[in-house]
Amino acid sequence: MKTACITGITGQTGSYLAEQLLDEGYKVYGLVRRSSTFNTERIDHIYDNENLQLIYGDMADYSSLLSFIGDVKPDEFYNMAAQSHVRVSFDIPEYTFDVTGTGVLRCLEAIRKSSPKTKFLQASTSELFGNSPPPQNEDTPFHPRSPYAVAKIAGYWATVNYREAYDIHACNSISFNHEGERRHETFVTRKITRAATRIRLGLQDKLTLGNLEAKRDWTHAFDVARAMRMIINLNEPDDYVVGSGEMHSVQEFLELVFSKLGLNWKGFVEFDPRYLRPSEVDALCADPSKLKKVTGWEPLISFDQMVDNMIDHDTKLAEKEKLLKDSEDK
Ligand code: NAP
Ligand code: G4F
Repeated sequence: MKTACITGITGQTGSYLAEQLLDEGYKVYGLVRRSSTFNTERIDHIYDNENLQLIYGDMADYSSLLSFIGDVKPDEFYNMAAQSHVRVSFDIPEYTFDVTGTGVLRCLEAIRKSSPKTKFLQASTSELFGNSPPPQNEDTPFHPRSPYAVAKIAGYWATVNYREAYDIHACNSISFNHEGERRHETFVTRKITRAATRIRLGLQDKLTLGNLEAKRDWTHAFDVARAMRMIINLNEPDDYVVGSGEMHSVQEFLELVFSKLGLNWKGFVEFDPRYLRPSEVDALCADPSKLKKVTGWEPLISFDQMVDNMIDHDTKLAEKEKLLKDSEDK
């Protein structure tokens, strides 16, 4: 039986990876950090799977990573854990660098010391490109625009360095934005689908946003997890851009979601400068030709289908909330 370790298994992409690897017959070990509230909601549906084992650890704690990797000696290791919010990284830059940057080095060093045959995949990001204009591919220069992106650059190069210096099978998935029903509500797509579906049922009356002009390449996280599994299993470790190649602005996303719900966004959206970043990334759009050529990867879920899935999911949540509210009001 093949084995895989996932850090960040309780996060959006980690949860899809876990599901897909279990479906493929892997034994999956997930690193979970201690929290005073439940943080396993995204993996509740696979919690009882006999091939899933959760282990406490933290990206800031080398000894826990060394035990995690040394005890399991997995065939594959997916490093999904990070302080992943770009805006928040301006508020907690040092913490972000430790968990999102140095944490990668800790994982790689633990692999080198205790399980050098383990294949490693780092969740790198299109934020590395920053303000290099689109389309971006593996040859596009990096120009990070946030403490998060600076930390991710360190993680990217640590991965390349451990491949070159120690012959570790280490690769980067340079993923563009990925979204879906499991996206946290502080990221703009989910913030919009949650708000619009609640507004339609009278549970909320306005939505406060920042920069509507930013453009992103939004793919479903399910498809990005598929790409990561393909990348780690190639014979030669290498770095690949992962994204759909389709770009939309935040305003286009907003218009689409509200219009699908029969609403005009202009009546509900307010601007709040608190959501602006000290330095913004204006436009990201993947050129995934290298990945497509080598693996044949294509997204299975289109942008429009992803938006529909998110709206359907959040409509159900809003309907439940409305039912509860109406019964309490009676
Ligand atoms: P996410 O939903 O924010 O999940 C992050 C995961 O990291 C969660 O499981 C979180 O645990 C865990 N984590 C955070 N700090 C930790 C620590 N100190 N120790 C151990 N675990 C810790 O992120 P995602 O959207 O799934 O993204 C997965 C990875 O891909 C991240 O590294 C992200 O930076 C990167 N990435 C994401 C995108 C995207 O658009 N989604 C694009 C490019 C790259 P809790 O559940 O306890 O918070
Ligand atoms: O949804 P976002 O917060 O995602 P962002 O900054 O692109 O970062 C995400 O994608 C990266 C890959 O490129 C990942 F590496 C990273 O971990 C994360 O998953 O913001 C998208 C855009 C930004 O330009 C932001 O300024 O939406 C704009 N925006 C406008 N109003 C907002 C809001 N973003 C958020 N979060 N909240 C708003 O109210």
